[in-house]
Amino acid sequence: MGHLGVLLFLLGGLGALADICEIPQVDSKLVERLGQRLLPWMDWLSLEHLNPSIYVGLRLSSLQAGAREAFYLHILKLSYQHSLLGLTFNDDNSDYQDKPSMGQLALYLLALRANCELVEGRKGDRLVSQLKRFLEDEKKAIGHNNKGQPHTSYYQYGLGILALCVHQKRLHDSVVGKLLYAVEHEQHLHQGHLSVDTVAMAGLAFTCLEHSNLNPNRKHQITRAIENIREKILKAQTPEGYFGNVYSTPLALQLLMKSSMPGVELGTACLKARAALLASVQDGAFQNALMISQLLPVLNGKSYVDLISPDCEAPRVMLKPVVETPSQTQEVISVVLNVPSVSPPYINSISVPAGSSLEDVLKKAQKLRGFMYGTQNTLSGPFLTSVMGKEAGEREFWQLLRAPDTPLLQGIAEYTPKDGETIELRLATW
Ligand code: B12
Repeated sequence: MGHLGVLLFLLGGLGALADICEIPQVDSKLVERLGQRLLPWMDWLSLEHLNPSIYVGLRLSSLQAGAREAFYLHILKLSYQHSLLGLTFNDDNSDYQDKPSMGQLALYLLALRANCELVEGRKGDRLVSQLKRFLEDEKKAIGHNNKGQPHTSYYQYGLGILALCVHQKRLHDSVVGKLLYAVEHEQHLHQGHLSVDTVAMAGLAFTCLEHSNLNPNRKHQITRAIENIREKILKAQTPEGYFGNVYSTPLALQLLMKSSMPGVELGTACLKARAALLASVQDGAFQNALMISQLLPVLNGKSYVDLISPDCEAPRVMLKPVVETPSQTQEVISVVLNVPSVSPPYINSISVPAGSSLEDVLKKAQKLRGFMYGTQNTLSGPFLTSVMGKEAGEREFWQLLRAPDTPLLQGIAEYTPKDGETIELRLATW
């Protein structure tokens, strides 16, 4: 090879390198500060607040919470086994009314795997059977003609497949087939615009199946679906660099990381996403524990697919708790709360201290009378379920918007309205 040949060869190599999605290491102090925000959650041990996603995120991160972390898993096991298998733990504890959903059971199985455990024995088999049953029921709800919708969502459907896959539990081809169909016929996954979170979760499930070769008959379809999902996610990159929005970018990166796409500048796209993500972390956009739990693995170069063979011996830095003193403010702001979808419509200006959350605004409005709302606790925090006595029905939800028409990217507990802003609560379908 002449000089020119060598040069072209080297340039070709560099080009190929740029096509790989890699996330260079980030400032360890920044990562530590994110991890510290999870610690208070690990002291909240009622079933309603237990969150297997936090445990998974921490175990796939570069951080650890020592004995606190081990105790958290212990409590997760006690309460999930109690509520799913009916094993006695504390009979007069009224927290155990609701059984975990399909997605929560899936996250619990991911948490066990994150501790290098494989579900086995009688108890383990029953958990696996429950998750398989959940998926079978969802498959029926979607129907033979694929016209129906799962009772939960395709996000949870993907999560369920992923959880069984990392435990090397085989699912019927037809169960996997429903998710493949939904990805191929995109309109089934969303109404209006693409949900990057949902396709990324499906992609993680398919990547696990591809690695584990659990559904050999569907091998080619699975490989095609992964390629299709990567393309969809890349197309959804915003001018700032996010894949979808700031909060879907962590899952999108979990999927894209370490992958390459011939002829596509994947490396550049991922570096841009990383830069946008880090800027928003610095701006304080990541306050929500669930969101942090999806981001931490990415900052450690890991994804949920690594739970196929987790590295439980990897050194991790011990987190030190910090006491955050809430900043006191004298300034009062006013926020207009508008609910046009009830009769008579509600609209009122509410005064709250600057820095209050939307939830504080709702509380204040309720205290002043004339306004009513209800919430349900979820792994993402309090989810608004009813407004002025009106419950969201099947496939409906109370959407949060900043007037005139911008959907909020955060829930009521995290969003902090600015002075003079109008917040609309709108009954919407999804
Ligand atoms: C499916 C979904 C929805 C569905 C849920 C209905 C259903 N039956 O599944 C619908 C369309 C209703 C929805 C609504 C909203 N969502 Co949503 N949703 C998701 C998604 C894709 C999956 C959630 C899930 O199933 N998790 C797994 C299961 C096991 O966990 P779970 O806690 O049991 O799940 C429940 C909660 O997640 C709850 N939920 C869904 N979204 C949200 C958002 C918030 C803030 C809260 C507190 C709860 C909540 O619904 C789930 C089913 O009951 C996530 C993506 C993600 N990366 O997590 C986004 C996500 C959580 N949603 C998000 C947002 C912003 C919202 C809205 C606030 C949008 C808006 N402007 O109105 C609303 C919530 C408003 C309210 N009433 O409080 C953001 C949250 C970002 C953040 N900073 O925390 C995410 C990450 C999407 C994104 N990338 O922007 N969502």
